[in-house]
Amino acid sequence: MQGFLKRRTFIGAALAGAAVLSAPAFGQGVTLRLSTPATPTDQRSLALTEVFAPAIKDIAKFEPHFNATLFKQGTELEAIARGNLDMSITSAQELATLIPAWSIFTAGYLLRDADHQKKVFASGVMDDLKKMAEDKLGVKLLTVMYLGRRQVNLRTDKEIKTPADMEGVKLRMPGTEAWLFLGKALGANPTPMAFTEVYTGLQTGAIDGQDNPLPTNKDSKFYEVTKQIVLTSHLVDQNYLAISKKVWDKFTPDQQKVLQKAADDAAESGRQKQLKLEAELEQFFKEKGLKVYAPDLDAFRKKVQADYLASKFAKDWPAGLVDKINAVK
Ligand code: KDO
Repeated sequence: MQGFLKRRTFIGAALAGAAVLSAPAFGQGVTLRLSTPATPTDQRSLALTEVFAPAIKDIAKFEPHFNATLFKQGTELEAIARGNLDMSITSAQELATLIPAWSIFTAGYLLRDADHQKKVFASGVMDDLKKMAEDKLGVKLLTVMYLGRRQVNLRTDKEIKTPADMEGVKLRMPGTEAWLFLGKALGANPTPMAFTEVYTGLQTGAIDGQDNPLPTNKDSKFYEVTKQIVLTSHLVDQNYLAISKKVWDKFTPDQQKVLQKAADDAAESGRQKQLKLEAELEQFFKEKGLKVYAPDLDAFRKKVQADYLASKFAKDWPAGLVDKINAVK
């Protein structure tokens, strides 16, 4: 009896072991679906299809959906939280709609440049915010993707020197509270609109302008329907490559290393290309007949920073975090 039992136990254990050994690891056959309003030719998208996807091909299939064809702009985080989507390219502005403390990274003239942005993300000063995204939304932020310095791009030709000159300008902003506040801080009359509708909005005159980095203005052909670019550089814009924490946790530690490296490498590749484009494109727009010039940057910086510090958003910012961000060198 004893022997039989022992034998049964042994066989059971052996079978279980075999099942574990022959069961495919989580990664095999897994598809990671990403939704983003970005175009497929945007540098973040190219970095994902050309760098990220091939690097993870042995553990997962990457399936990107561009131009917001799978989920509308701004609904991706909820889709991930509900288990309907695996990945997105999210932003502090989207995170702030669900976790108010995140609004600190929506503030104009806070991050200094692409390098500062990358170092802040890696420095540990954002760890609490990243953890909140994991705990509250089930979203892990893999890496920071540089979108570029946002500039004011108008279909009107009145010269803009200071925020006072922006009075009455219907400036399209993405549709979250934090974005609209930024538009107001710039002195404009902010109008919410999805990214995919901006070209038509400019063409029909539903809006007077929009703000995006120079490479986006070229990629989405906004220069065809606008007359000037005011180099306000009001936001060193950052996006985060986000993945469902539940999905992430199913990968083995080795597979997670592969995913993490692929994400960082893709972000770095996109960042370098975006920086190069930013340096080159002023000339391109001038050749297309647009006026491109710097306004009174001090006037913009002073007003925008003062507006943020006095805003309701600032009350939700973790104590001392602005100083810690400034101190990252
Ligand atoms: C935009 O809607 O203007 C914006 O640039 C905001 C970014 O945070 C990001 O969502 C981006 O659009 C999309 O990825 C499309 O490029």
